Amino acid sequence: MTQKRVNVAVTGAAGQIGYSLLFRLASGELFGNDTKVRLQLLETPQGVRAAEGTAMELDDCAFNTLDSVDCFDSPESAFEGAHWVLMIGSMPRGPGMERSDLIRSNGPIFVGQGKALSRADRDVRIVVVGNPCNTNALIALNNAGDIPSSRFSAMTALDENRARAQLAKKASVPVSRVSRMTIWGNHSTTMYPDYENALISDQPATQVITEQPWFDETFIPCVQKRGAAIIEARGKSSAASAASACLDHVRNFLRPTPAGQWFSAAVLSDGQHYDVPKGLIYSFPLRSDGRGNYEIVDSLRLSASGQDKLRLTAQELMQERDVVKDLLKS
Ligand code: NAX
Repeated sequence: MTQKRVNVAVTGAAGQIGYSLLFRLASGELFGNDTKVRLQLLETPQGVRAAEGTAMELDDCAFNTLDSVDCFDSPESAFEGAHWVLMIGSMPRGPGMERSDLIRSNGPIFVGQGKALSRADRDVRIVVVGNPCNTNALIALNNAGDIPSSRFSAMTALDENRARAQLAKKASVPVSRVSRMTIWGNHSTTMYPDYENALISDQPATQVITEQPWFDETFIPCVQKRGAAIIEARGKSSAASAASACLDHVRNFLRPTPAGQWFSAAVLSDGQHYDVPKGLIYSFPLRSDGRGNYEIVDSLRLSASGQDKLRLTAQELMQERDVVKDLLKS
């Protein structure tokens, strides 16, 4: 019997990730067949009409689990009573734009949306996908009043999935046999996909794949640059895989993490783990208790080269934070 209800706000709903995500959110796949989903779609004023078209298609799917779908062009209305806010909308990088230009042009979106989170449910969880997602999450968090910082995360689940898929292919095993895959740091080309602590069929990945240079010369650059490779091949950025990872990300927080496992997501560093500076949204290995709390897995060992990579990606995040420092206080 359908009884529970979850309100999910999705920004950038008319974009490509939105189009791949919304039907799966509505279908019961994530929240279960006993939960009705209310979708609250946010778009720019120019994008609302397209979101309304998607809303019509959602109705036409006749999902038993879809409670309702509404479209808005103001975050205050879209976030009203939301239990989950999935921040996907942002402007794409234009021709000739540097990463710092992108950060500056998208930053203000997350100031306004951060403030509008005051309209959400008091137990709201916020997931930032729109790039640069770590720094956008930091901006939203800083502008969100008294919402606890532990409610905010940025998505590195796609990078984790990409890394698991590459290890599985190389080892010729199903992807389900690859576990303990950590993405450290920024969702950018400085991220560190940590093969040192990964397992393949419960064995260290480095014992299953014995060709050591492959990890540094092929695996790491492949994962770091996978987004660009997809744009090059498809002519558009990753969308269905990003939407799928967004579901994985939310699911990882919703359910208790199985014993001995962890997942990757970017959360606020308190300065107490792996020498990552306080105040960055940094991707760590996490465990969830399935009741809204998570902890950083603290016991991983890294080689000197791995530790250098953790520092490098932290430095990039500090530089990004510098670029938006005027947006970090409400
Ligand atoms: P699209 O350009 O297809 O869609 C973005 C949508 O956001 C557009 O419909 C636009 O009108 C809307 N939008 C822009 N500003 C808005 C605002 N202020 N309020 C509400 N909506 C707004 O991009 P798409 O391919 O869907 O990608 C969305 C974002 O995800 C991009 O920033 C992209 O870089 C990022 N990604 C993040 C990934 C991750 O792993 N964290 C991977 C995939 C993706 O690259």
